Amino acid sequence: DARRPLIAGNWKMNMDHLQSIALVQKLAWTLKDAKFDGTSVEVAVFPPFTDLRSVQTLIDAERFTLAFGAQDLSPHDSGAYTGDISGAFLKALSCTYVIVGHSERRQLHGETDEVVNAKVLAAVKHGLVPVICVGETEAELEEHGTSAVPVAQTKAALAGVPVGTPVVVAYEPVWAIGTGKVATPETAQEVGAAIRAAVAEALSADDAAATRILYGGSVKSGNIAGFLRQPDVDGALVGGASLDPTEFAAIARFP
Ligand code: G2H
Repeated sequence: DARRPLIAGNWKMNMDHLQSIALVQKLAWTLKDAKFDGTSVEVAVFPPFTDLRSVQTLIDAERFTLAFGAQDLSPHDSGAYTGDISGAFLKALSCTYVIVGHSERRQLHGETDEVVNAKVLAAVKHGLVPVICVGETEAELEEHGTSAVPVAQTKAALAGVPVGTPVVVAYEPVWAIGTGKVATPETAQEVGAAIRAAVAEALSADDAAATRILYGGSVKSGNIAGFLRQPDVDGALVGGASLDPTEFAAIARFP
């Protein structure tokens, strides 16, 4: 099932919580105890760059059915880009996914739609599945309405991406990130359907049918069910609540 739900944990740069290795260990054992095997739902974690290697080693050694990826990548392949990490490095560490264009990157690092598009193309070139984040600020919501900004960002991000390329799009209304304000499942569905139509336009109808569209922004075990019931919401990108392995496993509905 191309649209098997994806529950993705974006750990961001949270140093005040468990170390990544302990976090992934506890998550993996919690899921294993609940007989999680990855068939009904896929679970992925996004540690900081510096912990990707240890997370990879642990997942391999224990044969955990967990996917993982990075929170960002360079648009460049190689060269004099001090501090940057290319998709080739991430692929060498067996990352499946990479988050691109998170609103914190757009806002705090000035990432434009052009930069996001370059990063998406770099991810695809290196065989990574980009988790493309789109979403409007409160001011944009008031000015343009519900779907306009996420749709425009989706089309811009997918420019030049070949038909048949697997991508994930995460709708994260900026006003709902880490604020405790949550979009309603109905809003997530409305925007999810609009994003799917944008994927059909940018890639193809088959790609749109196969693309997983996530909701993100203050997702918790107590509100996930309403989102997953929507036909155009295929999972969640979870920030704060992914730092508690028991809570995160519960969002994936294990147990
Ligand atoms: C949005 C989300 C995960 P949170 O940034 O990307 O974070 O669940 O803490 O709102």
